[in-house]
Amino acid sequence: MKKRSIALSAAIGCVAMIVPGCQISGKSGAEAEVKQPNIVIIYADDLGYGDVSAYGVGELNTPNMDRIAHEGIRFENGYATSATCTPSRFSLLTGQYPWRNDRAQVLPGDAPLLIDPAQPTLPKMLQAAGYETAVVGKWHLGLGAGNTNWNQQVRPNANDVGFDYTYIMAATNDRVPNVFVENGNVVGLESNDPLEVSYRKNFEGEPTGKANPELLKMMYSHGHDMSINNGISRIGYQRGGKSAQWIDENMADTFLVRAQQFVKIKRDKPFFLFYTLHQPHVPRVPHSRFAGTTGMGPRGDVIAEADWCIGEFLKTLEEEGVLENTLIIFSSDNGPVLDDGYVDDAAEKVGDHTPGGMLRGGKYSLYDAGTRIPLMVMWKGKIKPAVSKAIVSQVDLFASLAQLAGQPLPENDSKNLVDAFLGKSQNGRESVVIEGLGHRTAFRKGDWVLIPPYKGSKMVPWGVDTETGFGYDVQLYNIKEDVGQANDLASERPEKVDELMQEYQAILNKQ
Ligand code: NG6
Ligand code: CA
Repeated sequence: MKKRSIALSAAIGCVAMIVPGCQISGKSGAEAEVKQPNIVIIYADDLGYGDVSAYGVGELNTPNMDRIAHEGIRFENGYATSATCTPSRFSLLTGQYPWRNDRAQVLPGDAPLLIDPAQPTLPKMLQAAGYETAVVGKWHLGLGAGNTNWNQQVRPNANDVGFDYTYIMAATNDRVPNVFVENGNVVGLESNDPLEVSYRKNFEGEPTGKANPELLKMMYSHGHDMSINNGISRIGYQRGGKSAQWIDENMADTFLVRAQQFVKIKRDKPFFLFYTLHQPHVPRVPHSRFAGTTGMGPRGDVIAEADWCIGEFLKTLEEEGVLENTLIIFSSDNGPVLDDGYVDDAAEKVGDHTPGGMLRGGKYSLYDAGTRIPLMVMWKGKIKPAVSKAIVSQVDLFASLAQLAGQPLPENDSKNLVDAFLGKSQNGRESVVIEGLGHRTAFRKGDWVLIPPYKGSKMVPWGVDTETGFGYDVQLYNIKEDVGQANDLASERPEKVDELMQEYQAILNKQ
C-alpha cells in the first residue's frame, strides 16, 4: 500500500513536469481499493462507419481503433442520437433524446451551458458511485450563463454537470473562442490582452478570412470566413487573448497529454474519462508527423493522427497497469462529411474510400450514415471479442453504466443494455429514434426505418454534398435487405408505415 502512494506522488511529479500549472488535483486516497472498473469513453468528431478499418468497408488503416474492435465488441447497429454534435453529446451525458430539449442544437461558442446543473447526468451518477471524473477535448455543450466574460472563471461550466476535472475547447475547432478552458479558466491568458468574443459583429481593425484571404493558409469553402487564428478563419469573431489561442497542429497532443495525465494521477481510483477527440472535424490540420501520411489529404491524415492518439492512450493504460480494469467505449458523435467548409481536398482525395461505408447519407442526414457510427466496447480479459448486431444507442450508456456501477437507473430515454454492451446478449433496443437537421427525426425498429415526410431541401442547404433525408412523402426502408436505403417501400407497405408511425408517435409524445 505504501509503495502505491509513493508511486502515485511520483506520477504527479512527473506529470507536473510535462504540463506546468496542471490543475488536476491528486486527492488523497491512493490506497482506495479498486472495486469498480474505470470507464473511458473515447468520442471522435464526425468519424464515419466506414472510416474505421475494423468495419471492413473503407480504405483507411486504423490499427488502434481496430484493436478496440478486435479485443472487444464491435457494434454494427450502434447509433448516435443525432447527425450533429451538440445534440449527440447532450444525449450521451443526460440519457435524454436531444429533440426533447429545444436548445440541443449545434451551438455557437458563446452559448450558455446547455445542460441544467440540476439535471441528472452520467458523470454525476458516476461521481455518486465514487468515481473521479474528467472531460478532456471537445465540449460543444455551452459554457457560462450568457454574456460570458472569458477573462474570469466561466460559471457554470463543465465541472458543474459532473466532471471533477475539465480541459476543453468551448465549442468546435472551427468556432471561436480558439482557446482551451481548464476548470472554467481560459488557459494561458495574459491580463494585459483580454479575450473578447462575439457572434454578431467583428471587432474594429481585426482581419477576417473574407476581407483578408491573403492571410489564410487554408481557404474556406462555405461559412468560416470570420476571425483568423493560426492562418485559418473560423465561425465567429474574437479579439485579444493572443497568448491563449491554440495552434491547431498541436491540439491532438495537448488533449492526449491531459488524458494520459488524468489516468496517471487517478490510476488508483475508479475513474471516468470522457476523452473527446476533435478529429476529423474541420478545420482538419494534422501535426506535421501525420501530414501527407495517408494520401487522402488532411481528412485521412487527421484520422491517422486520432488513431495514433488512441494507441498512445491505450499504452498509458497498459503502462499504468489499469488496462484490465478499464472499460473502454469508442464511438463518434455523428456520421462523416467531406467538404464541411474548408478547401482541404477531402472530396478530391477520397478515392475509393467510403467514409459512411455502405450506408446512405452522412453527417446532418436522416439516412443511416448520419447516425449509425462506429461503436465498440473493450474490457480486456472481461469481454469475449465478438461482433454484435444488437441495436444500441449512445443514449443508453447512462442507464447501462448506472447498472454496472450499482447506481439507480435514470428515468428517461436511456435503456439499461449493459448485457449487450458487454457482449453477454445480442438483444439491444427494439427501436430507436434518430435525429437529422433541425430536430427532425426518423424511427428505426428492427430491420425497418421510417422517415416521416418533411418539407425542406433534399440536400444540406449550405453547400454540403449530403442528402438531408427530407422528402415530401413518407419513406420506408428495410435495412436488412437494403442497407443502402435505395428502395423506398412506403407505397408497397402502407400497413407497416401505419404500424411504425404509431409506435414512433407514442415515443415522441412520451413526457
Ligand atoms: C455547421 C458548420 C460546419 C460544422 C457544423 C457543426 C458552416 C457553414 N458549417 O454550421 O462546418 O461546424 O456546423 O459540426 O458554418 S458538429 O460536428 O459540431 O455538429
Ligand atoms: Ca460532430
